[in-house]
Amino acid sequence: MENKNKVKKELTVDQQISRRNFISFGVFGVMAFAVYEGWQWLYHTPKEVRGVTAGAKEPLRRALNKTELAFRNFFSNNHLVKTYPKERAAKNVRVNSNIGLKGKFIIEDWKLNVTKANGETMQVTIDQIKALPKTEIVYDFKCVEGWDQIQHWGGLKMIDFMEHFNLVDQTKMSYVGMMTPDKGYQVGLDMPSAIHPQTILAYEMNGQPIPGNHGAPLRLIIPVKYGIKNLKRIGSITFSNTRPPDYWAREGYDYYSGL
Ligand SMILES: Nc1nc2c(c(=O)[nH]1)N[C@H]1C(S)=C(S)[C@@H](COP(=O)(O)O)O[C@H]1N2
Ligand SMILES: [Mo]
Repeated sequence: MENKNKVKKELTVDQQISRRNFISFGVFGVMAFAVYEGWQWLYHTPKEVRGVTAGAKEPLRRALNKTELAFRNFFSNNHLVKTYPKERAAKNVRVNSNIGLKGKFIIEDWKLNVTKANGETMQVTIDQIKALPKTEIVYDFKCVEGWDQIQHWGGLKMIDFMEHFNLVDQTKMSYVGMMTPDKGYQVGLDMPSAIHPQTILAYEMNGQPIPGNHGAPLRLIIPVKYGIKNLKRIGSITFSNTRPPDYWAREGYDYYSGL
């Protein structure tokens, strides 16, 4: 140590400057090399082919999966979305889009088609759903297009639905898929969000049956997700370990679309 300091002191001012330049240049070189190598690594890794990450390079996809992990931890903490008193709910509820709702639809003939992972199917009527305990929620509904509104919805909790219809073993699956009866709009949901205590199969809006343009007779209300996941007019529910089709994820939106 002593020796080294001595040597340094003996360098002239000019020598010290050129030495510093030399060091900076070396650091720059190492950094440039690291950037080039990093780019090569990114460039040569395979593409992920499925869902929202289509086209994303493998390391970037891994970053997405980290947010997914954070998301899961967040749910294990039993986090609840903020709720409001009923008086705060909008009277004129915004209508956004109607993909999958355009064709002819006879509400009286509607039944919910439920398919387990093993292929077993079951049909559930709206009266069976309405006969079970109702849960109401008033919260800030958020659309990715930039608007939000405090809304009041009522229906059957998804987890209560699963318990009542002997679907508890299906909660071990990774995903829930939902589609409109015409299959024109689909959402894929990670199981923790699907069975979150505030996720409901809604049949009421502001205490009245849901109007057609808001998804009668049954729609999904999933407060932990953006509007795009809140499928209107549910026709079918499926369970799987692979990602179910999702309309907006296919268009490049985040598959999780969590808040
Ligand atoms: N079937 C169906 N469900 C849908 C949509 C849709 O186009 N079709 N749009 C989604 C989007 S982007 C939002 S923001 C909400 C809007 O619900 P609202 O029309 O009741 O406001 O529904 C979601 N569910
Ligand atoms: Mo939306």
